[in-house]
Amino acid sequence: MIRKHSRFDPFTDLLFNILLAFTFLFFIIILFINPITKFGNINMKAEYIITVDWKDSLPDDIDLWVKDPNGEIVSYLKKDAGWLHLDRDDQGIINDKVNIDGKEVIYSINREVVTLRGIIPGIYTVNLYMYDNKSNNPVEAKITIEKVNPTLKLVFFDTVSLKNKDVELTILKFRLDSGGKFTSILSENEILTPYNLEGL
Ligand SMILES: [Ca+2]
Ligand SMILES: [Ca+2]
Repeated sequence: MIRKHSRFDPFTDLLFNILLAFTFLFFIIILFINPITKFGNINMKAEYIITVDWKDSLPDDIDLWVKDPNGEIVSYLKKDAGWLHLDRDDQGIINDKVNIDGKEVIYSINREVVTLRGIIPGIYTVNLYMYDNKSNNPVEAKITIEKVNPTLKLVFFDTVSLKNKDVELTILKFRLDSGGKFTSILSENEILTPYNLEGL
């Protein structure tokens, strides 16, 4: 009696080998992906809040720019960069209207906030840029940096005067170690914006 399919089928054999190859590749990929999901030496428990405030009701538009140790820059142009997040672009009085339960309310606050949602050890740069100076007067800006965990703690405070439109100042550089410890570093001015500042 002749048995059907008693010999090996080259097509089935090929499929089996392809399946084996894919299984092997899958395990290799899992091996490479795994260390990334552990976030290396990033401490997810530590967080910082960087805030700039200027006088409420002023029409002037100040922008907060922050660069992380990997060169990622957060600003109104990119509100999420690495572990940095900007809440909103406060443009002075232009965007101070908020809608609460269908009612328009003027929320006359001038503030931009960047949060560090995880710690990448290294040096961070904090800049302020005067995007618009509708008041035509120098604007005092207050910068605070607070450490959130384990309890809220102020680690930096300064007041600077932004004298005219398109001025960009490095307020500070600071270092975070792998445990999230903050050290302020005095530094030279560093431009973070992509604007062409020639002739200013
Ligand atoms: Ca702004
Ligand atoms: Ca505002």
